[in-house]
Amino acid sequence: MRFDVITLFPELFTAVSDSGVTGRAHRQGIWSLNTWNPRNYTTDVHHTVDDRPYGGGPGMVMLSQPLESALMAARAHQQAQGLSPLPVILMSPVGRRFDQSAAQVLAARPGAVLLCGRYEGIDQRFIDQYVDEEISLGDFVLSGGEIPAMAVMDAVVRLLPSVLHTADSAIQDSFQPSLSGLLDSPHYTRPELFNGVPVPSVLSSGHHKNIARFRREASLALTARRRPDLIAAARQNGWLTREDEAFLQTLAPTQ
Ligand code: 9WO
Repeated sequence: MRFDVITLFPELFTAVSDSGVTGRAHRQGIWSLNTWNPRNYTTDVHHTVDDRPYGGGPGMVMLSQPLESALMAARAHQQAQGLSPLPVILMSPVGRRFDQSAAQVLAARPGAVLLCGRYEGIDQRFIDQYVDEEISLGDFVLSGGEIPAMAVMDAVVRLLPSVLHTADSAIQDSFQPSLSGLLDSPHYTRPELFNGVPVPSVLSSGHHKNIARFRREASLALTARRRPDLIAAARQNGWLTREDEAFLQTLAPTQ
């Protein structure tokens, strides 16, 4: 998998390329990152990447030309590596909402160009001519698209084959409740007593069937309280057993 990122702040991306699970996968060559800084594709002495908005108003707008030249450099590099042009995805609160199934779709592709805006935004003519998709992480405004781009890369890279698949997480993955199903159950580790609070005793019982039932019920209870919409969806999809439904009946009604 290949990510080309068009950004005025390429140094931020070491957070995903150098650290943790995504860093290890990057060093293993499972995915690659190339950053393209529009400032390196300017033609004036001041290396200008922004200008005042037509029609007036506050702030500055990213110029089309440095973005276009940066994109052409990324495409030339893709072509030199024998790849077809990758789709251009803009990080924008106006985009389609990103979720786990969108991450799975991206993980099945050869890669993407992630375009990160700054200032008040990007000249709309560049967006109209070059952007294939817009992705939003939610209804909030940031100072740039870089943090959403890193979040998208993290969500996608950890789904790639042979990333995250340590001894038991590969096995766990097939039935681990994720956001496409139910919320995950709580986790506990040592010590057995923390500030006088013990670990639920069933988890140290060694009784695997009881442990599985305890975790399932913890998932169902948490999801019913915090995300009743996910319970409705799970029911719709036939993911709830009669045992699950009987347990849900025992919970206090939500107010
Ligand atoms: C910001 C914006 C606000 C209201 C309506 C439309 C908008 N478009 C943009 C936009 O593209 N902004 C650029 C990227 C430049 C300013 C910082 N940017 C940004 C991206 N802020 N917030 C995001 C973002 C991206 C994905 N998910 C959530 C927020």
